[in-house]
Parts: sequence; structure tokens; C-alpha cells
Amino acid sequence: MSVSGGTYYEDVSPGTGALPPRAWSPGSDAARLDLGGIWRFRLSPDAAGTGDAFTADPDAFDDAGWNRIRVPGHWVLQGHGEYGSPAYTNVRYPFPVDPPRVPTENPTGDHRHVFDLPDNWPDEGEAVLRFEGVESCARVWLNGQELGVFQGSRLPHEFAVGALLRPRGNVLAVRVHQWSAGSYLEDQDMWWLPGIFREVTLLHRPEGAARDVSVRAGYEHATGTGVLRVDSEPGGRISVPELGIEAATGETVRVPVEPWTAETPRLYDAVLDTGGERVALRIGFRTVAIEDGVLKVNGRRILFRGVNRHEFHPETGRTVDADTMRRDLLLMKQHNINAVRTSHYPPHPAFLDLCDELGLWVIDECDLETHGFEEIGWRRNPVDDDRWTPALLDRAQRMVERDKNHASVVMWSLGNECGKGRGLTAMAAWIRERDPSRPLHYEGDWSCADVDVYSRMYPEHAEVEAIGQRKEAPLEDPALDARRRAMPFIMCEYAHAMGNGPGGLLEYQRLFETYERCQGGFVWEWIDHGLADERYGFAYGGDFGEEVHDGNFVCDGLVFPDRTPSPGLVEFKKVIEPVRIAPEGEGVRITNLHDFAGLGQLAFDVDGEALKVPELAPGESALVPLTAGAEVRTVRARLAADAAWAAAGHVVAWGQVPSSAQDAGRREDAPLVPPATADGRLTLGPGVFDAASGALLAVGGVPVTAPPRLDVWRAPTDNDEGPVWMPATTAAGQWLQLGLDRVQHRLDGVETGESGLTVRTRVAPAAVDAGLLVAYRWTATAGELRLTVSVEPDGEWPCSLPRLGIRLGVPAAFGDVRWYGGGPGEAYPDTRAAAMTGRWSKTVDELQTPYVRPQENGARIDVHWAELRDADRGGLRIEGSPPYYFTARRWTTEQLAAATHLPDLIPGDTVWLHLDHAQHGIGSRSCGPGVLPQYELTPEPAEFSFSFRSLPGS
Ligand code: IPT
Repeated sequence: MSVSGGTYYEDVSPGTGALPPRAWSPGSDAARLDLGGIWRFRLSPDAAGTGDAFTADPDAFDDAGWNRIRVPGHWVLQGHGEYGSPAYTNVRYPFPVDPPRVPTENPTGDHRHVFDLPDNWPDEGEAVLRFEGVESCARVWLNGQELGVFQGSRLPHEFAVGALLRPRGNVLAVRVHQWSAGSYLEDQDMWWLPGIFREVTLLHRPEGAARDVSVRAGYEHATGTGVLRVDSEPGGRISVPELGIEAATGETVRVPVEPWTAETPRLYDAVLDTGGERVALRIGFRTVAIEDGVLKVNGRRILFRGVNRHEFHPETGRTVDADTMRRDLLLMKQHNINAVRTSHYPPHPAFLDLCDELGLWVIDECDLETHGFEEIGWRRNPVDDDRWTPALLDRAQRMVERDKNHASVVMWSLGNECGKGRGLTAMAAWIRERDPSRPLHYEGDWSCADVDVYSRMYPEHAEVEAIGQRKEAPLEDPALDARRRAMPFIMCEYAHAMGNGPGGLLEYQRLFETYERCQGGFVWEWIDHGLADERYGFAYGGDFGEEVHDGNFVCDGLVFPDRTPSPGLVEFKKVIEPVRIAPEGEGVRITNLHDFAGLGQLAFDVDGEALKVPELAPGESALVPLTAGAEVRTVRARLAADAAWAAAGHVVAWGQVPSSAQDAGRREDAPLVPPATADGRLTLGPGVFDAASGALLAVGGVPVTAPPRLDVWRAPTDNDEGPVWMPATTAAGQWLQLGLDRVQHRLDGVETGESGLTVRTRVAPAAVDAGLLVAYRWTATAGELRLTVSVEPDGEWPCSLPRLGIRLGVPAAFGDVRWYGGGPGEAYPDTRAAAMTGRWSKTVDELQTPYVRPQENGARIDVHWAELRDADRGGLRIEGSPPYYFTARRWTTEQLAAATHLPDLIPGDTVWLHLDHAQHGIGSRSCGPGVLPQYELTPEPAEFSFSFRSLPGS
């Protein structure tokens, strides 16, 4: 290796030796050999690797002393730390920016695998060695012969190897460098994970096999005609038995078909026969077009209810097995998600087969991001430097050629966050020429010069509305402005799902439904990339000692790392329901919000009893009367029969109709009892107080381990804190500056009278004159203790409050909770669409939401009453007027705020109850807009009441 650079891994060109890209063809009947398994491995600290191990006689070389590694896999996730560690950065490169040079410390993994050909491997024909994905640069030898070098981690590379193969003892050697020129093009917000992380296969290529296959299957919606043309090299015959198609390649065939859509993913089995090879294909007929400023499929506007999906598994990183891919898609479909942006690289090719089969719209994004150049003013950005253009084109070609035959892929994306540049324009030009059937997407250049849709990330609702009205601020160039104003609008990223949240989803959805130009978006993102870790449960940036990292910004998904849905996903499912069920009078208005499907696949019921709903075409609605019921009635739309993605009975959408008779005459008015004082204790009905301080000590037999006190603090959420690059302006920044995490309670008076006890306090942080005057008024009947809290802001308040309520402690034994109100999951003012009114029960432990970085969580909304019980079934009942937010946990807010990982949360001997009159909204400020004004908790006079009763045990 030369020390002055200029090595192959620092070469900006696309590499050497690989065959031209082609479509992925899992349906071929040609022989194939999966080379995955346990390989020999040796890690070197620099790019020299293991010296001449791969160039010397491969048969003489003894690798017995080498380690073992699983292929596919990332070496940093194997070897228990012996093979280095994962590292996380969002935007910043974890090495000095001096393209295309990379650090001398360039971890290099030498992989060696000896394999035999199966006995039935054909003697005739060619063979190719195929790599689906290697990060970031590989140099390959087979039986001592060098095949070539490649970069482009999430893209396939093939080499012709027929002449080199022998029946037994083939020696495959792959040297993988963690860093290469390609690393500059792969600055996606994710873990840096080197290795051969996708399959390596040997594919037989018989005489006369198809070099490539290209399927074009359009749909003419006006006539219901499918238009099919299959090309291959060499040509052959294509048959689609179900459609009676028998045609030659290159021939265009027109037949009536059922179209493919994400809602109705109709695929037809086909076979291409080239003489040398038979290739099974699954064909979906559909046409994507932009007409009148609207993106349409098969002539109809579509709405993306999408997510950004990184490939991730908490144990294996970006090595994602087939079951996990399917699991992702089933979870998405079950949560009403209809679209995926493959952020920010082409996914494993099998994922797109599953999208075709299950029905998802896909924006397929190229493996390209140079975001770290923004940190240095975009100087030397590779996408604006002609020397890099061949590598960019190579990446575009490898994506388009591999994925071109998928019905699910409706748009190509040039990449993510690369700024602007001639290289992007060149990519766009090549893709347009090669595949005019799909629009182009790229967000990073707001002039949209190279693309067909106007795409943005994280705009505020107000801006989306202006764009929806085609009234956005103009571009300087009038021609570009007119062009962009005529484009459909999508948000390739919005609603940053980091920690608790995102808030404000519903308000976005209403904009998508109001303005035809606003065609939805893709929540950032699908999954938290927390790595399974013995120390932390799930690890995030910094947990591996990285010198530059971005902490838990890598945990911002709708599902936790183990793919348990987070409350954010449950909320998203409700907000994007394809059927709206809304109360209207004594009935429900049912609206079909599908883009293509009717309601035929759904069965409706009211609390389990079948409900007749007329067939509604997309966009239509009907008023369906309900017979009167006692409490709230719940109408559900369920799958009438098993679907490919969920069983019959699965709830797709729901709505509730509150009974107008509810709550009337609930409380019979028992006479109030006066207080009695003895031995420094004051007794008021079931309440026992400290007479001097007015602190509540017990309710009936239930000891109150920490007396009720006004509480305005919450453990800041990621959205409260906002992104690291703008802390002071965020809600949590303001709260901390004011000192809301350290308020003092000054006792101003304890007054006892005939009707009860009044305690007055002033609650305020040190050093400021803003405070809250609080009066706690206690009264009681023989069996019930009542509290009314009045709060009056005092002085100048510069910011919102995190919460407003009281907190108190009860013994740890009170571990079971039942409540009537919103549930079963957590909800906050702007994340409450999925809260269903009803009777719910959970343990205190189950009430916790396990955000990877602990933070405020677990509030239940609109709680009319909650009961806590111990094993003896004795307990405490707390009613609220008005209904309140109920939270119970085994640690304090201070402990929750101090925790950095879940194992830091250690249950104490108290269950802490938070009875909140109000909460500040959640918003999406961790990367995007904050809380909408209507969900801010502004300090203003407030009054709220609770009543407490002890519940007898068994
Ligand atoms: C945006 C990126 O495109 C995405 O990869 C991810 O980093 C996301 O933000 C935040 O999690 S870029 C952002 C700086 C607007």
C-alpha cells in the first residue's frame, strides 16, 4: 500500500471488474449456491489487511489460526467487542473531511471461505458471484485470482467466475475496508457498520440465460387494459397463464386486467423462457403519472401514509433476515401504513418483493448522502464535483437496474441530504432516460430543478397549508417557480418519532385531506436503532466510546428496537385510518378514505353487534344511525376475512359515540364532616393530616408516603428538549432556565374551619419573581376525602408549564391499576387520537412506556376515576373533576429525568402518582416543529378537584 494515498479504496471511480448491473431475479430456475455461513475472519487495524494472505497460493495458505465470523454480518456486532465497535453519527463524518482520503486507521476485515460445488452443479455455462451488500469497499479473489474491487455498500455487485470454479475446494477471499472514498457518499444518519452484511451467492448462468430482464406493465384506467412488454437478452417467450398471454419478448400485449395498487396488490404469475433459463416473475399492472399537479396511480390521486424505513435489527444491524422484513411489513399494514421510503439506500431486494405482494407504495432511494459536507459549508461536496459523477451514476444504475421490475416502486429518489450539484443532475438525466415511467424525487434542492415532485422535510403545518393552496413563497427564478408550483407536494420526512411523540399528526392529516396537492408523507422513522446491549438494554450513540457521536438521535422510530409498537405507532394508525367513523347526532358518519378500495373487505360492529354500512366508493360517506346505548358506544371496522397481512377480525378503524345521558347524577351528596384535631394529627373524614403543615398522611387505611403537592415538572421528552443544535429555544430549555425542575414550596398558611382544611402555598423557583399561588381546599364526607386545588400565576411568566397537577406517593404494594377514561395506551394533548374511552386495567409496570432514553411517558388521558390495589385487593380510588391525566410509576420524575438508559430506573418503595389537570403538548421539536399553540400549557388561573376513597381489602 502506498502511504501517500491513491489506493483503490480511496479511488472515487466506481471500481473494477464487476459485470453491468441487472434486475434481481430470484425466480430463475438456474442453479444457485448460497455461500453464507461461518467464514474465517481476521481483522486488521489498517488497510494492509493480512498482508499477502490473499495473493499467495490460496491452497497453501493456512487460515486455521483465524477467527470465525457469520456471513452475512457486520464484524463490529460479532466477536464480543474483539472486532471493534459500532459508531453512531447523524450528520458529521466520524473522520477528518478530506475527500477522498480516509484515515490510516481503517479497520480491514479479511474474510476467507472454502466451498465445494454441489454435485448437481451443471458442467456447462457461466457462473457469477453476487454480493448483495458490503460496507464499504471490497476487494475480491477467487482461487487466487483477483476479481475486482467495489464500493456502494447497499448495492449489488456481480463478477463472472465460471472459468475459475473447480468442483471442490474453491477459495473465496474478500478484503473489506471500513472506510473508503465511498464512505463520503454514505453519510446516512445511522450506525457505521462494516462487513459483508447481505448475502453472497454463486449463480449458475446457463447457455442462453437472460443477461437481464425488464418488465413494463402499465394500466390504462379508462379502459381497464393492462399493457405488458417484457424484454430480455437474449429474447424468449413470456407467458401469463391467467391472462392467456403467450408472447415474444419485445412484443407489447394489451389485455383486460385487474390493476395493482397498494390497497389491492393484484399480481399475476408469469414465466419468461429464454431457452437457457426460465424465470418466474410476478407482474403488477399500474401506471404512475403526474396530471394537473397531482400524483396519480391508475388515474387516481394517492395519499402516502408512509414511513421512512432503515434496515435494522437490534442484534444484527443492517443484516435483516426475511422474517424480520416480513414482520416489518405486516406491522405496517396492520397499522394502516401504505408507503415506505427506503431511507436512505435501496433495501434488501427481497423487501421489494414483499412490498409487491402485500401492497405498499415505495420510494426507492439511492445509496447516497453527503450531509457531513454541510458542516463545512458544502465545500468539496462530491455531488458537485465531476470526478465523482461516474460513481454517482454507477449507484443510480445499480439501484434502477436491480429494482426496475417492481410494481411497488412508484418513484426513484436520488438520495438524501447531499445539497445541490451537477452529479445529481446527471443521475436524474440518466434515470429519466432509462425509466420514464416513474417520477423522480430528491428533497435537498428546493428549486426541484431535477425532480418531478416538490418534497420537503419537517415543515410546519402552516407552511404545508400554504403549499397546499399553491401559495408558498416564490422561488427567485420565475420559470422554476412556475414549474414547482405545478408539482404535487409530499413530505419525505415529517413527524419525528423520537421518544414520546410525535405530536400534531392529526393536524397534518387534515391538511392532506383538505388540499389535493398535499399527498401525504413519511414519518421519520420506522424503527429505533437501539443495539441490544448487556449494559444498557439498548445502546445508542456514545455507548461505545465514540469520540464524535449524536447520542440517542438514532432512536427515533415508531417501533422500539425489538419492534414492539410504540404509542406513536398506535396514534399514527388511528390518524391515518382509511375509514373515518365520526359521531354525528345519535349515529355515526362513515367515510371511505381509501384511494381505490371500497368497504367490501370490512365488517362493521357496534360493541360487537353487527352494523350495516352501505357500500361506499372512495371519498363517499354515509350517516349510519345507532340505537341509543347507556355508555359510550364503540363502532369498529374489522377485516371481514383473512388478509395476507392480518387475520379476520383485525380492527382497521374505530370511532366512539358518547352517550348524552352519561355521568348524570353520579354523586349522591352526603353531608360534609368537620375536622377533628388530636396529638398533632388532624382527621377529616377518611383523611389524616399533619395538623401543623396540613400534609395529608393517610386516606382510610392507606398511608400516603409523600403528601400531595403541586407539580409542574416533567422529565423532558426528546421533543421537549429539541435537537442538540438548538437547546435554548426549546420548551425544556426555557423550563430549565426558569428552574421549573427545582421549584420551592413555601407554606403560607394552614386554616382549619368547620367545613375542612385549607393549605396555602407559593410555588416558585429560586432567583425569579414568577410563581404560582396555590390553595389546597380539603373537605370530606364520612367516606370520601375531597381536594380542590386552585392555582393562580403570580409575577411574569416567560414560558409554558410542562404539566399542572399534584403528585403523591403510596406504598409500592399498590401495583394494580384500573381506570375509566382514555386508554389503553398513553396520551398527551396532541397525541390523543388513539385514546379510547373505556374501563382499562394494567399493572403499574405495564403503564410505563420503555423509551430507549427514559423520559416523560405513560400518562392516561381523560381519566374519570382510577383505582390502585394491592395483593389484598385493598386500595385507593381517585376520582377527578374534571377528568384528569393519570400517571403512576415506581420512580420520581427526578430519577426518570436523570436516567440515560432503561436499566437506570430502579423501583423504590413508593408508587408515585401524578394527577394532572393539564399537560403541555408533545410536538415534534426533536427535529421539526414544536407544539401547536392550542396545545401549549400556558400558566393561567386553574381549579381542579379530586376525591379519594380507600377500598377495603379481602
Ligand atoms: C433528516 C435526515 O434526512 C434523516 O436521515 C434523519 O437524520 C432526520 O433528519 C432526523 O432524525 S436531516 C435533519 C437535519 C433535518
